[in-house]
Amino acid sequence: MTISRRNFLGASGGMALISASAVSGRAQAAAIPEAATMNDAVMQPPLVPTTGPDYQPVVTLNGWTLPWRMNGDWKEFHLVAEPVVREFSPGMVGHLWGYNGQSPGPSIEAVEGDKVRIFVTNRLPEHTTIHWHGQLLPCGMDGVGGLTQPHIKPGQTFVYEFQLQKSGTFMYHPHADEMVQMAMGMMGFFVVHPKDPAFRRVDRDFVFLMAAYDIDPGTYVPKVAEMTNFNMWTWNSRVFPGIDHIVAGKGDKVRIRFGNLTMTNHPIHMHGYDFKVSCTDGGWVPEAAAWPEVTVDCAVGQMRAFDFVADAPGDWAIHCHKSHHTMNAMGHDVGNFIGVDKKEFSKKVRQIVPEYMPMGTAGMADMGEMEMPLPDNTLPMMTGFAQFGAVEMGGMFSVVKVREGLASGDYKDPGWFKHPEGTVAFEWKGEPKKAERAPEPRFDTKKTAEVRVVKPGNRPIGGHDNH
Ligand SMILES: [Cu+2]
Repeated sequence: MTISRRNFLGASGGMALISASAVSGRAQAAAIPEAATMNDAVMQPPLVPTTGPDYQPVVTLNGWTLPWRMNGDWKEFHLVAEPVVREFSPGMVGHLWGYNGQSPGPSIEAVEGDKVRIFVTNRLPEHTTIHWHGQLLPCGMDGVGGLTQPHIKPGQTFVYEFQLQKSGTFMYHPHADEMVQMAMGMMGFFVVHPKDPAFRRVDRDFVFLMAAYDIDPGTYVPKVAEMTNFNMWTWNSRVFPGIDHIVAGKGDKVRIRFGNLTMTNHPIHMHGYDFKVSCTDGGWVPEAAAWPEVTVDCAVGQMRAFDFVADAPGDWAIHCHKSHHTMNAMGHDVGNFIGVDKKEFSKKVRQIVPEYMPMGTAGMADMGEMEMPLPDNTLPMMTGFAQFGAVEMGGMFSVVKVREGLASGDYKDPGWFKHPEGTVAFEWKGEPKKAERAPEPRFDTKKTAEVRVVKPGNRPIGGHDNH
């Protein structure tokens, strides 16, 4: 049965379904808990605990938390590995693999000391397993297909049982045909809250996983053999402008946690603040040792969390600092035409390609505003508008919106920041001063380039080649 979480997370709160399905009799205890399914990429309200220790639940950007039920003293979850359709941003979907209707899968939240029983049903066309990245558990629950357990074949359901040894920031992903299954989007967050509700507590706690995809414009399925040349750099399988904003009230203690399941590192940079790196997938950084940063690198297979007090209102950019990771599918193969006379050049190219459109002769910023015809199912390489114009970003980019007077638990987009008067960069309109300038670079177009061809074995003297 497919349940839209949106329906049961109504005004009455998310716990209605969970208590309704609470186990009473033996027959029910033996049954598999319901597997909730999510139909869209809309951020769901955090799942506030109604039993057990209190904690501040996380908010999954463009995602949700998996409901559970109590069965005796076991907390039971049900994950379903299956093909899904994920919207990357309005205008583009990917045919991915994920869990319970989405990629990434729903976040799992529990408390230090909890006994968790996680049912995993495989609806993929091939076998899978789940590895609980960072958790301390019995070896046979570690989820490495072939090594610690038999693979979960299509149609089978396996059960993982372990007690959560420590609080912190973890994730789950397959350890079976990993190259394919992670390139297809199979991953999810796993947050273990401290038993002591006051320990390292924050007011708002956001999570996202980084995944990279290679999806050609006009197609839907990621190319799973790609190693380096990805064109979709995503947070929770979303790209700017489709990534949720991170909304906080002035004065809130905020935590942002992320993990990296791409094939390269991501230096995550936040504007307007310095922050403290508070948690890794290995555990909490002692408060006295939490180090300050404005950019924290997250290597492949790592998780990082940082904390800050949202004391500076504004619309602050947060993004990966690799500039190619703030771009979408179109345009990664564009040559550098800066300085080229585009009229002459286009005239010549149009003799071969009549619809050729020159781009980027002054830079590439014009592409942020360009409305060019795109193939089906792809996104412009940089896009997204804010109050002052095109943001010229894609991929791993979002906005931390800090506002005065937000109610706790209010994650709605508050709109663009109203800057206090006199605090926005402005155009100088006085007398222009005669500035010394470097002379214009001149290119001698008549001189042909010199190309040197060296036969193998006749390498120029002084090279470092050992052949
Ligand atoms: Cu990056």
